Amino acid sequence: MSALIVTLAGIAVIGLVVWWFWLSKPRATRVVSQDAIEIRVKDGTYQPAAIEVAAGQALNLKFVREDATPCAEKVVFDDLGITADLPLNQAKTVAIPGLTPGEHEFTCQMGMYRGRLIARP
Ligand SMILES: [Cu+2]
Repeated sequence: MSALIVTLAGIAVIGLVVWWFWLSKPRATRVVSQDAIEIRVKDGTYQPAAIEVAAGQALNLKFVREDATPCAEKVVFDDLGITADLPLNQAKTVAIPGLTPGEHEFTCQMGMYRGRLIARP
């Protein structure tokens, strides 16, 4: 009987780990205006990393890079053809044109930093 309980507890822990690492997604931040939304670049993540925006509406993203490593010095919006250099500890505004509905990923040039714009129709 106790072996069964241990097995069930083990399965529950595995399930929790799977959910935490693969299934949970960071909550998106909704942009309600075209004012610049600030994105911090530090500790290997864009904060926030998921940004919900209205499709078709141009917006400004204000990147503040706090990571001195060269890894973080560029931000690339691959499918939009936009690349920007991010100076250290200074705000850099990146103008984003109106987006087609769907997800648009942005990364550092090596793809270690990852974020996405989620354009809602
Ligand atoms: Cu990188």
